Amino acid sequence: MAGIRDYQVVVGEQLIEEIYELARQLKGCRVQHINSTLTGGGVAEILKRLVPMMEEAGLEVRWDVIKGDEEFFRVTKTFHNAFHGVPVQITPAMLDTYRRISRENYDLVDPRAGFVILHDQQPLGLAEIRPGHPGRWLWYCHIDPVDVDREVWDFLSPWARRCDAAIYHIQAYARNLGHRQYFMPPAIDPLADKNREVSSTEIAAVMERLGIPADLPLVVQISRFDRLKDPLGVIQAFRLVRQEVLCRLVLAGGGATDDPEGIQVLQEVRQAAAGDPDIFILELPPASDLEINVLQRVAAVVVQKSVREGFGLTVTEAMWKSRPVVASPVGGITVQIIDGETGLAAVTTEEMARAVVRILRDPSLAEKLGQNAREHVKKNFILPIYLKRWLEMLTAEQS
Ligand code: UPG
Repeated sequence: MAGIRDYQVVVGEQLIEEIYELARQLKGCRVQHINSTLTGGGVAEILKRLVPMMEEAGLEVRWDVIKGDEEFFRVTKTFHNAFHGVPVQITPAMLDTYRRISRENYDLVDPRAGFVILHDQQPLGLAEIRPGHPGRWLWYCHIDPVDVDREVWDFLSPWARRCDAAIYHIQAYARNLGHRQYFMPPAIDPLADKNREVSSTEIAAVMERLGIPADLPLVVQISRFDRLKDPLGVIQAFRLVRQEVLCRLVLAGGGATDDPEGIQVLQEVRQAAAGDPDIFILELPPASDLEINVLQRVAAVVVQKSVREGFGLTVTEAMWKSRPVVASPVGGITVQIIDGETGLAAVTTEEMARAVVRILRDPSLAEKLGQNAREHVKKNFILPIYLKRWLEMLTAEQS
C-alpha cells in the first residue's frame, strides 16, 4: 500500500510537506470513524484509504461498523431513498427499529475519541450519547440532502444537530442545523489497484476472464445495482446508441451489506437485458478493484446515469483514467463534469444516447474530454488533497 511520500510524484513536494506540517499539530489525536459497511459503495471506498493515510500522518484512528439486522438496513435504505426525494412510507415500527439498533451500538463509541465521525445516516442515532462524551462529533453526509423527505428529516435531524459540525461534499448541500459546516469533495487514490496504471497484458487477461470480446467499442457503467443509478435507463440509452453505432454495454457492480435492495435491482436489470448478446451484466465480488480499473480503462465511453448522486466516485475514477464520461448533471457530478470540457452532461435517456454517439464518432472529442477530465481530477479530487483538507478541518475543530 502506498505511503504519503509516494504521492509526491502525483501532487508535488509542497503539498506533501503541508500535510506533514498539519499532521504534527494533530499527532496522537484519536479519531473514530463509524459507518455501516466495510465493503461495497463509496463510503467504504473512501475509508479504506483515508484511515491508513491518517494513521501514517500520526493520528490514532479507528474504523468501526455498526451492527444491524436485515430489518435495520431495510429501514436505513428507505431513509437513504428518502434523502434523495424518493416517496417512501415510514411506519412507527421502522423508527423503533432504528432507535433500538442505535441503542445496541452505543458501546461502539470510543469513550476516549477526540473526534467521532458518523458517516451518513445509518450511525447517526449514536449521537444520542454525544452530551456525555468528551470528543467532538462530526456528521459526514455523503449523499444529496436537498430534497430529503420532511418526516425522515424531522426524525433524524435532532441527532445531526447534536453533532458539533457537519461535512458535505458541496456547498449546495448546506443545511440549517445551527452548527459549523464544512464542504469537502471526496477523492480517489491514484495509486490503489482501482486506479493505478495497468499493463496491456493485465488488461487482456482480465477481459478474457470476464468473457468480454474486444472487437467493438464498450459503453460502461460501474455502480452498485441501485435504482438511483438508473441501470434500466442505461440499457434504454444503449439501445438507442446501438441503432447508430455498433457497440456493447457493460453494467458491472456488486452489492453492499447495507443495501438490501441490490439483489432485486440486479434481477430487474438481468430481465431487461435478457437475450441481448451485446449487453454484459457483471455481478462483481467485493475484491474487484483490478476488474473495475480495467473496465474503466477499456471503455470507449463511461456513463453514469444517476438520478441523484452525493458525489459519484465512479465518475472520478473514469475521469482519472482519461476516459470520456457522459453523466447526469446531478449533485456532486456537477462539480466534476463541466459540460463540453471535462465530459458531457446528459439529462434524459435520449440526450445520453446522443452524447455517447457523438463521442463514439469523434475520437478527437473523446481525447480532449479525457485529457481535461484527468487534469480536473488531479487538481481537485485526489487522495493527498483530501487528506490535507481533513487535517485542516480537524485542526480548525480542535482550536
Ligand atoms: N464499487 C466497487 N464495486 C462495485 C461497485 C462499486 O468497488 O461493485 C466502487 C466504485 O468503484 C466506487 C465506489 O464503489 O469507488 C462507489 O462510489 P460512488 O460511485 O461514489 O457511489 P455510492 O456507492 O453510491 O457512494 C455514496 C454516494 C455517492 C458518494 C459516495 C462517497 O451515493 O454519491 O460519492 O458515497 O461519499
